[in-house]
Amino acid sequence: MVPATGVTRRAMVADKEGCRAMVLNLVKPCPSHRRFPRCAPLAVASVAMVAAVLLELPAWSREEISPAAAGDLPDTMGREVDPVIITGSAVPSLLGSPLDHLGCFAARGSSWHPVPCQVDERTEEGEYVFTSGPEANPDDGDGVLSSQDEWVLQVGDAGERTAHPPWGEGFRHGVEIEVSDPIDGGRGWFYLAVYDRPPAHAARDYVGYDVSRKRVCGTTYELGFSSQAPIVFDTLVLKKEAGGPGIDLVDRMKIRLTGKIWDTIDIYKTEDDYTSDLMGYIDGPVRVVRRTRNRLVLFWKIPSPSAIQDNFFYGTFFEFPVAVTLPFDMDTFLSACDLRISLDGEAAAGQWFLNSRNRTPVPMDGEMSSEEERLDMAPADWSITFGNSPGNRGGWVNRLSIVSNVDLKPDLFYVDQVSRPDPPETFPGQIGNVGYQVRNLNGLTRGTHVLSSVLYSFSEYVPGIEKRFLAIQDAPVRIRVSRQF
Ligand SMILES: [Ca+2]
Ligand SMILES: [Ca+2]
Ligand SMILES: [Ca+2]
Ligand SMILES: [Ca+2]
Repeated sequence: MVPATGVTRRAMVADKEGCRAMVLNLVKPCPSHRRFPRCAPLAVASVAMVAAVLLELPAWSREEISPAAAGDLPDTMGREVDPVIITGSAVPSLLGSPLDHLGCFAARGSSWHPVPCQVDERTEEGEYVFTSGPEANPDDGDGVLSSQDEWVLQVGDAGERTAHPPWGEGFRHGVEIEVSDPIDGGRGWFYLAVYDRPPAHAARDYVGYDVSRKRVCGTTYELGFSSQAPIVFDTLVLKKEAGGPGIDLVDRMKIRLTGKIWDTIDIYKTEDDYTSDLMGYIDGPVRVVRRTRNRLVLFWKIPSPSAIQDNFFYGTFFEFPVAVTLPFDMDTFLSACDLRISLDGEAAAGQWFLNSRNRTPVPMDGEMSSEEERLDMAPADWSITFGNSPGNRGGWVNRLSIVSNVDLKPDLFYVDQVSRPDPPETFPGQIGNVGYQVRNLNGLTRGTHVLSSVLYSFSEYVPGIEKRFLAIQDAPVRIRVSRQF
């Protein structure tokens, strides 16, 4: 494999948490024509966005390019971490190919190199084929590229366009994929091909899942699921090399449901009342897909119907859905029902908060200031938490998406008061306990309602940084097949 020109390779050693060592390209040059420096981890997409990307795929295109036009145009793709998802049906000449004979490449200067990619098989019903885990279903896959399978790459790995791709030995068929940014017109190209033998693969792996330790390890973060309340996570580290303090800053994620049964009996359900069982997972170089079966013990010891969730973890961001499945309309038994989903901090660690309605950052220091008391709690489009001290400048952009047949509009939940316990929790008191509050759930109908929170990491907060992340969902990267070989 020919290393990418100008790319500094860097071995990431296992951290104190034992995060699996990976070899990553963390440091890359930041040419002045890039709108967003490649060295800064950028945000990416939710499932909704991915669906939008897929819809961007046009019918098969046979556009021919002249050698002059193809002459190694500069890579002007400003985006970095958006997933590029290509379904098998978009590349018909490669259908039926054994998965281990598929290769993904990019060109940069005189370099031609494999890039991280994975093919996640799906059944004809659209369910993922999980290759690992207690309820893995590898036999539901056929081992070849099918029209419903998903070929996944990361947009920042796209390279330049080249008139004559040096496919190499054993090449049979290939396609050129053009990705473009609808905002600034930037473009980049991938080359996908099938060979008569397994081709070279990129060594990089952006994200891994350690089942025994219940940990997901991305390029910029490490996330650990709670042993006591397995539906939530209680460890979230923004790594030092990604602008974070490199220590766990969270107490735990909290799910709190309050209400009354038949207007008389108070109920209070928490994340501890959920069961969550790992069913299967896929751990590729670009993403981890994790499937769980979740139940909320709603009344006495009777569990609600199970809600099966697929979580997606990429190198620098992840999506965390919480599903409430009701066996009946909520107002049959329940009244005055409120649901809160929040993330409580562990220690005053120099984190600040702002959102689309409250643009002036406030410190999450365990004390409610008058500014914090006056926060506008109305539904916001996005929120940010970030570090504001040397060696701790990174943070997260958070956005919520809701899948429900009811129009849910969550308010801001914000309590920064270490003197106010909020059990169950590991660290008594609330330090920047921030999230969403859905009041009066009584209109919820029978079925499953999903509140999905996406967290995108960044390495240094600057005002307006959210724009690049919002664009991932609001102006998704366009993907098309631009040539075939
Ligand atoms: Ca298949
Ligand atoms: Ca992996
Ligand atoms: Ca405060
Ligand atoms: Ca706490």
